[in-house]
Amino acid sequence: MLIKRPDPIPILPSEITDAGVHARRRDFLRLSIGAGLVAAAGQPLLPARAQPPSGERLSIASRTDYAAMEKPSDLEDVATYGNYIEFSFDKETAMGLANRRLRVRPWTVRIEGLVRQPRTLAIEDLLRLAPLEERVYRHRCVEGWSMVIPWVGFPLSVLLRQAEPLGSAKYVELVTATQPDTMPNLRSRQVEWPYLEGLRLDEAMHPLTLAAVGMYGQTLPGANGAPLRLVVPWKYGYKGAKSVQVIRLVEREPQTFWNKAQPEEYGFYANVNPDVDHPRWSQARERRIGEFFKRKTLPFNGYADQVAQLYAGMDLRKHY
Ligand SMILES: Nc1nc2c(c(=O)[nH]1)N[C@H]1C(S)=C(S)[C@@H](COP(=O)(O)O)O[C@H]1N2
Ligand SMILES: [Mo]
Repeated sequence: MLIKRPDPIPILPSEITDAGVHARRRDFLRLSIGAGLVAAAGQPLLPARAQPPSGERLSIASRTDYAAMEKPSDLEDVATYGNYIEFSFDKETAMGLANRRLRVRPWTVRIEGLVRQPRTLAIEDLLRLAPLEERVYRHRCVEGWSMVIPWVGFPLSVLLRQAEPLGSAKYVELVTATQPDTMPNLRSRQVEWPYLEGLRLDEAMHPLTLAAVGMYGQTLPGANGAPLRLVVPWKYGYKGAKSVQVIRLVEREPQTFWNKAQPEEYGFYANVNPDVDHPRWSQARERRIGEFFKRKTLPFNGYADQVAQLYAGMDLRKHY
């Protein structure tokens, strides 16, 4: 997704040890499968191509499919292929590091700014705020790949209402975690940290906009933005800020990480739009991870019926 040449990322001795352990575990699992071994629960052992970290099982109150019954992507792919550039500019490296290193306890989320009642919520309380829903959404990165992901969470509006937004609040700014000791790229001065994102208040309050705390029935892996991340299924993936710590209600359109870095490439709105190409990537088609042939990209990622009216009268070529 970048830009200027990234700094080389030092490899720490602990990574080497970790990688060795993983490789041995992988070999062991391959052998087990070869021998037709079956785990105690009667489930065949899955090939451990990478290590999707196992989270805590979440109790889910309802399930809704928003991806036309498409099969969800493999958990392994979702937890090991993606962007988390605080860790690395390379996707697999970033996701591996985030899964192993991101510290997710203790964790608080602060809702502040133009609100009647600023709130600081511990993640444990946040998990109990509302019944957890599973929602299967399409997920489209501006780089041209896509996935289908069963997220677990609740509408972001539930969280925002906790703080009672004032009438003057027009936008929401999301500030994500900075952990200099776990995130090697925070030393890079080529981009400005923290990773920031933002939404217009009506987008943030839209029922499809999710505060996600899990996926595949479990708490989020570090790589996918534990312990709380934003999911806005009609927008490109970069709007989905990972590991959110502060939600700030503001009057003006907030600055966002990618927009600051390369405004001509990454707009504030970032609605999935096959008719408006990114300077480096056509947006007409996409490749579902795990599939070979490309498919057509749908306007608003297939959610036009639910969200197109949010942009009535706007020139979406200009507000890309
Ligand atoms: N904090 C943070 N959030 C982030 C990013 C990031 O680098 N840092 N990358 C974004 C981009 S470009 C994408 S495509 C999605 C990827 O989410 P996933 O790895 O869960 O698929 O996370 C978004 N959120
Ligand atoms: Mo992305």
